[in-house]
Amino acid sequence: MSRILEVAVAQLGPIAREESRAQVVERLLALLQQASQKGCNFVVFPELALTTFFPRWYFDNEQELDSYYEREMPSDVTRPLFEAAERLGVGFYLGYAELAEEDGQTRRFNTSILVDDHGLIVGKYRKIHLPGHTDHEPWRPFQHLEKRYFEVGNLGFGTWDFMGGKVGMALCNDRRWPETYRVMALQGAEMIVLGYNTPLHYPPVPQHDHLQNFHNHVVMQSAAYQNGCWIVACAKAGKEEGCDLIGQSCIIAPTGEIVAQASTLADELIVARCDLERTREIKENIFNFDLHRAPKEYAIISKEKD
Ligand code: ING
Repeated sequence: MSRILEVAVAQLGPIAREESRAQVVERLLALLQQASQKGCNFVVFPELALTTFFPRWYFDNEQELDSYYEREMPSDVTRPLFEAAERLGVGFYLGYAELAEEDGQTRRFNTSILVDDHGLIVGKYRKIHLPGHTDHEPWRPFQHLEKRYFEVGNLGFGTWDFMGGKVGMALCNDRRWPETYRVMALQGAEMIVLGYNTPLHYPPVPQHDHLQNFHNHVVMQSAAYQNGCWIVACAKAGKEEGCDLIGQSCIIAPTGEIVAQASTLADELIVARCDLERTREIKENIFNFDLHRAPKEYAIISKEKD
């Protein structure tokens, strides 16, 4: 018996600062259409997929900063994506900057959503591991101000019944932390999807620049195997406003094998036939959590520092 998700990763090349959302949505629609023509029913887009990666700049003008966030989802400019999903019968994951008014407060999150093949939002995640720094650090060739521009996500790591499987979401830096995947796998996740914007140059430790693609894959391949999950990862790639972002979007099987990988730094679609039943080879054997985990020994992992 198999439960197949025909998955596509819709990697994006650079999004220019002055590129309009309508222009970006055109690119997303083209990739969604291409995925549908290839027989795919689920498309994964990058983190912050509607604009350039704006945390690379320090803004002291709140109005300009706010222009990078979505106040509603869908909005008039993004609704064509949801309509295409319904028309084509294709679900998707989309990352974007969310500006929400909650309890009379303006909240800002690095957010992703799961939209089903009827164009309905079935799940929302707000990024928990925010990398970078809070204050302007002019010594850097570019900023990484996610800690300034977003709050830590307040929705936890969730999983959703989605198109016949149990799907979890993450965003970019989350993928480097093993806890991210284990929390979702303990909730039954069979597939974890995520988008990323990862600069090639990491100013605090430049001697690791040549390892960025290795680090990108090693964390996700290990996690796929250690949790018996499919991991689907989509880059925003290429030289974006002078900053080189890695590509190598990929689809990773529960065995840890990369079964599809992007080979450009542009808009590129990669696809794979993901049998969710294959997660059982791992979950029921080597990483059978009920049989083999020793949670009593792990308490320190979730202990808050004093
Ligand atoms: N980007 C990067 C990421 O975690 C980063 C930040 C880059 C951290 C390189 C460490 C090394 O992939 C986002 N958006 O989280």
